[in-house]
Amino acid sequence: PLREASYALYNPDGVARSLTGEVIKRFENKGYKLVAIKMLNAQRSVLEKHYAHLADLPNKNIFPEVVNHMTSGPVVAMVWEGRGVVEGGRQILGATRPWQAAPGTIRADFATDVGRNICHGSDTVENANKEIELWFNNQIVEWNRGKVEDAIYE
Ligand code: DAT
Ligand code: MG
Repeated sequence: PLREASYALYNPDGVARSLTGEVIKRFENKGYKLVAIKMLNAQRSVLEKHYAHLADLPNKNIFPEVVNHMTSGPVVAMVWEGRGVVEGGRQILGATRPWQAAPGTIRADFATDVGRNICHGSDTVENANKEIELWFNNQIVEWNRGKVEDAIYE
């Protein structure tokens, strides 16, 4: 559906490297609509929920390492809306491991290490909805781009 939403979390490594605008620009260029954004020092308890799936990995170090890294500096949390934005957002980000990411994706163009891969993007609509609740308490901004919608959607 047109109103599909995805959650993006821009990591401390990306913030430190002043790549915030670059990430936002790529989502904007695609035609996605920004409906929520904030910079914050993420709470450990929120990150532990957000990254709970990493606790099941065979390598038990990854989960605490990721949570530690994500508390090492501020993050930028965003919600983007648009047709197919969950899958399309993942395409803009590229593969989790930057060395496997296709050229032209954010992770291929700006990162080398999996633990410094710039930005998170929701992997399913179901997880996107959970993440929007977790990070924004479902407070997204309703706004209308007017005729721009007709230039993006047929
Ligand atoms: P993605 O961010 O592509 O959805 P994920 O949800 O499996 O990937 O993992 C979340 C983040 O955790 C990932 O972006 C980077 C970090 N991570 C995952 N696997 C890792 C590993 N083997 N070593 C270090 N960091 C890892
Ligand atoms: Mg993920």
